[in-house]
This record gives sequence, C-alpha cells and structure tokens, in this order.
Amino acid sequence: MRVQVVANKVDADNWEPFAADASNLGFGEPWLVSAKTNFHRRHFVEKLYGSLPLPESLPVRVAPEQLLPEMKLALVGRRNAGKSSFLNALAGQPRCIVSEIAGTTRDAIDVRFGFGGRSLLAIDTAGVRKRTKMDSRVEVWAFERAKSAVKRADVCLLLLDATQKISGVDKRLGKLLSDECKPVVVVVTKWDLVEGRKNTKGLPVTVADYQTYIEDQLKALPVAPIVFTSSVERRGLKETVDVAFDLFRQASLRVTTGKLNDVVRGILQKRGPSSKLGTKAKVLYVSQVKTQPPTIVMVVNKPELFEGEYTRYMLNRFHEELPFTEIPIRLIIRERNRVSLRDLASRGPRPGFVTDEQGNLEEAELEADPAELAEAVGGLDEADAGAGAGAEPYNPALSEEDFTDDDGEFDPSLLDDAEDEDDEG
Ligand SMILES: Nc1nc2c(ncn2[C@@H]2O[C@H](COP(=O)(O)OP(=O)(O)OP(=O)(O)O)[C@@H](O)[C@H]2O)c(=O)[nH]1
Ligand SMILES: [Mg+2]
Repeated sequence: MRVQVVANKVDADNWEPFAADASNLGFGEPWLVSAKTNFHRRHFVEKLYGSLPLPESLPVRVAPEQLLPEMKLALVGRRNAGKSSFLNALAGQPRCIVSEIAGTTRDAIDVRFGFGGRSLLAIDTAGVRKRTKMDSRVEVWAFERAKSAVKRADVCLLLLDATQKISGVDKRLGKLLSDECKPVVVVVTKWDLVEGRKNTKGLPVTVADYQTYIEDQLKALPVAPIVFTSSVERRGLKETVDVAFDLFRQASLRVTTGKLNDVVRGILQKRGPSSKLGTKAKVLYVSQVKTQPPTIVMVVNKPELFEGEYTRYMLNRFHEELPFTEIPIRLIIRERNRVSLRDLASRGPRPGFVTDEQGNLEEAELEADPAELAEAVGGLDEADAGAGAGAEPYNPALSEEDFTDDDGEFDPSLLDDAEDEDDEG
C-alpha cells in the first residue's frame, strides 16, 4: 500500500511554501490542491490518474448484484404470507419493509442481490386478498402490478403461510400462475412456527403431512415442487434458489423432434384417442417450437378428437417422459388444413407417423422441422396463446370447488389452532 499526502487549502500560490511542510510527515512530497478554489486541481487529478495501476493489472471483482441477473423471481402470496421477510432473508439484508400488519407492501419492487455467488433479481409484490375485500384502487392496481411481475419473472415463488389454512386466494393465485404457464416453487413459510407442534389429532405436524395437504388443496399446480422454509431461522433458502434454478433450466430446454416423435408414438401406441364417428385420429407433425414455457405443437387431422381428457392424459405423459417434470408445458393442438401447412405438405412427403383409431401405426405422411412448423402455424408468440382452437394452455380440469376456502377439517396436518382465511393479519 502506498500513502500519498495531499495538502489541501492551498487556495493560491502564496500558500505553497506552507504546504511543503507536509513533507516532514515522511511520506514524500505532498500534492497541493484547494478544494475550495480548485487551485492546482488539474495537476492534482493528473497525478492521481498517473499513480493508479493500469486496469488490466487490477483483479476483476464485480459484485454479483451488479451483473445482469441470471434469474428473475417473482414472490407472490396473500397478505402477511412472509414475502418481504423471505426476500430480505435471501438478500441477506433488510431491503423490504416487514411487519405483522397485513398489507405492508403496497407495490411491487425489484431487488437485486447476490446469492451463493449468483446474481438474482427478486420482485417483492403486494399481498393479495379476496377481490371483494380489496378496498381501494391502490390495492387493485397493486394486484395488476403483481400480475405483471409474474409475467416478467423466469420463475415464480408462491408463498404459503404454514400457520394458516390454504385459502381461496392461495388457490386463485395458483391458477393465475398456471394460466401464465410459469415455473412455480411452492414456498411454505414460517415453518419454525409449525414444526413439531401438535395437529388436530394430537400428533406432531410433519413435512409429509403438509405436502399431502398442499397437493390436495392446490390442484392448479400439480407439478410444482414444494419447499419448507423459515426466514427467521434462515432455513430452506438455498434449497429454494437451487430448485428455482433447476426449474428455470427445465423451462429453457429444447427437445428434438425425433425424441418427441418417439414419445408421442409411444403414448399413442399405449392409448390412442377414442375416435368419434369412426374418424381416424392422426398426428401429422409434432414439434417443440418454443422454450419458456416449453411449447409443443401437434398438428392433427381432427383437433376435437384430442381435446379435453385426452390432452390432459398426453400432458401427464409428457411430464413423465420429457425433461419437463416440474414445470408447465404448453400444448397446442392445431388442425392441419391451413394454407401454410398445405404449402408445407406440397414440399413433398417426409417420414413421420400417423395412427389409426386402434392406435396402430400407419405409413407416415409428413414431418416438419421445428422452424418450418413454427412458421407454418403462424408464429407462436404470446399473442398466439389465444388464437384459434386448441391454442390455450391446457391446465388441469378445475371446478369452482377447487377455489373455495376449505371448510372441512384442516386435516391431517393442520395445527389445532390454525386460523381460517385470515388475510387481515
Ligand atoms: N416466525 C416467523 N415469522 C415470520 C417468518 N416470515 C415472516 N414472518 C412474520 O410474518 C409477518 C409478515 O411478514 P411480511 O414479510 O411482512 O409478510 P408479507 O407477505 O410481505 O406481507 P404483505 O406485504 O403485507 O403482503 C411479520 O410479522 C414477520 O415477522 C418466518 O419465517 N418465521
Ligand atoms: Mg410485504
């Protein structure tokens, strides 16, 4: 380390002889400057630059939070679920206001930080409560902002307060995330308050009980992994981030058309769609045309033969057989006879496959490559999700009952004093 003495307050040249006294300190000749009059300023700055090491000889040490975030997380949940506390725990410092008063966070805010050497952006959002209880335009607007945070995020964290029953609000948030086709980690918060306590049956609450309870209640998120956390005890933080990164990785994967053909062929062989009025159900092309979310297009002869129950069956098999086990898949079923597809077909037959109503394979007609297919179905950006039959994401079949507050026993895991929907704090 080098010490350079700076003699300040050298307002004009008549002060220079006095400044020279500073050399008596033993650190060599002082640099003269006046912060007030800027006398010798240029000289001073030049000397300063001249004494710095060249940039290439400096060790590069950039804090992770200064880099572009590797992953964007949106934290959503009902009021008081512990979102801000969880974000602060991840960031390792109090970046968001936490309080026991429900409705503390009033707007979505972006927080950048480093975690385990990786750069993250997390969006804290305002807690949600029943629409009928939203008592101001600010709250409705905050909900819209939370929705846009979800859209921006690579992975969403749905925070559930372990001390509370899963409510209609939690379920609707689950549905929102599922409709957006976002990878979701279900984060159970405040586990320190629950672990080891007695449930209604007098037995200690376990992770397994709670997991079953969530799976039973959150029908909209059948594949989302569940983690148990405590912001107070800093538990489950690394696991949450690791799981989120893994979901992000899954969502970014692209499966080859060859592999998809094999999987679809296998599914059809095992159980083809039941044919109506003797029409043959044929799959003409299948391809993954997009990532984040993985979007698979199946061009078929009659979409109605594949819709509903059979689509859900196919999606379940896709989750099992493709590397998208824990994230939503968007499946788009399209009819073949569109002009662009006819053009495609006119380029001549290529190997593919079709099935008859018994699921037997017949001679192939065509197979498109992904780029051609994406082009043929007219591009598949966001706008496409609503365009035409079979373009909606296929979510689990849910009924109104799947969104109501659970009035039954808070079984088998719930605490003997668990509260009813208590988003009032
Ligand atoms: N024991 C315990 N308490 C927690 C934990 N996480 C949060 N809390 C408490 O729960 C209350 C709500 O926490 P917040 O982080 O403000 O919750 P929030 O989801 O951001 O709430 P809103 O901004 O109002 O939607 C506070 O009193 C926290 O101290 C936890 O892991 N353990
Ligand atoms: Mg908050």
